[in-house]
Amino acid sequence: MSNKELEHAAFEAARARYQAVGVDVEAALSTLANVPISLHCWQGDDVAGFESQGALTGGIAATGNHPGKARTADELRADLEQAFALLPGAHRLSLHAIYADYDGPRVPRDELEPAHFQRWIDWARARGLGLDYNPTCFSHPLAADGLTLSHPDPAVRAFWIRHVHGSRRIGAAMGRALGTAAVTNVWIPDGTKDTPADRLAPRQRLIEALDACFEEALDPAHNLDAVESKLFGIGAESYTVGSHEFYMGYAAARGKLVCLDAGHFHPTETLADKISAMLLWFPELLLHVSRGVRWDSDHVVAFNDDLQALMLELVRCDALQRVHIGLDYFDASINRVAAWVIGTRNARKALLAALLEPRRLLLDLEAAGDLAGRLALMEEMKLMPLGEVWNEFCRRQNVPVDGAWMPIVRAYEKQVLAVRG
Ligand code: RNT
Ligand code: ZN
Repeated sequence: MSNKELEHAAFEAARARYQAVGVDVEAALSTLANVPISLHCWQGDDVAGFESQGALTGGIAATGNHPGKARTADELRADLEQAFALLPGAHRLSLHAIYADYDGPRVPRDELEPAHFQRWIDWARARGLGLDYNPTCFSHPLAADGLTLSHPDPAVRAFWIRHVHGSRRIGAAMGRALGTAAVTNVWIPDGTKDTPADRLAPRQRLIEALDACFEEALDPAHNLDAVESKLFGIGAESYTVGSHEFYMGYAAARGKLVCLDAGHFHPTETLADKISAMLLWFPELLLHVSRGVRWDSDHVVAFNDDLQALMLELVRCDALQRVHIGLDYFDASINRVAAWVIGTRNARKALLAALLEPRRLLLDLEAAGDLAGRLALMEEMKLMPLGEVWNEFCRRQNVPVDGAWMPIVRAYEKQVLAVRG
């Protein structure tokens, strides 16, 4: 048999195995192709951006010093294009304010406007990509105290309010230009190293500041607002103003999306169980798919139990239209294009595994009280030929199958990344 025939036979055998437990592989593949995953631009340069040479602050850290990181918007776009060429399915790109790309004198962050992202918008349009957006409330002198929107000084708060206000306009401009709403996600690093005497006042200030940020009514067809909570950061170990409870209440009261970042909860807590509960209260959610190792370390997303459980919940809750899937990790110790490709392929692989769950059978077993049968089937699904279906998906999407893309990244490293100063 030729290679092609072997591949085909392997896929057909896999399809029959899934069919035997009542799973329609073709339906799964067509759903899979259309679920957008929003890549985070900041994996490409360790969250540096192009605004200044200043350090990354805000209690987050990209560790490692692998050569070849993108230094300009053109380099970042080239690296992204290489990554996208190796990724099956629909994608978006999530930008941060520090990635503004324009000619002429630098403007302060609170004066950024859509024109400063026109090159990104044109590039995205040419590639059929949707864009998402993030105000950058860190890596800035006015964030040096570890406080931004909750800062006690009204002038500091006002600066960040102007920044978020402008960010929403940029998001809306992206959404309008590209015909798909941008999710503009507000994450602030605000917190304290040591135990505060007053946990309440900063939170009260944050409510007021957020209300000011969101004052302008924007068409949800162009821009959707999300707020992202956190547990702690480096140098902010004792108190985080924007905790999960804070933002859950805020978002419910004000009609905002909650962003759930997989690294922003206690290490034994996972996002999976939160999905069904949150979906009962919120029409839409944003995810930051990430992998914390012992802390919010933002490791490259791995195909692990947490990721699979999360994607299963999105499918089981029939929530693929309601949950915006974004990635958020930054590993500076390995080839950054590979980091994008590994994490994004894993996220979509986990989604495929979820779409291939024998849902009907499991529900019937559960309803009949056959809990041993339910466990047996769940466990046996783990050795099903998922990889054959994944590779078929890659072939149909005209991207390399597993095993075939890394050589392309190695060649790109040699020809492009290694040549960078
Ligand atoms: C930080 C948050 C936030 C950032 C990005 C760069 O803990 O997860 O989403 O990672 O905005
Ligand atoms: Zn995040």
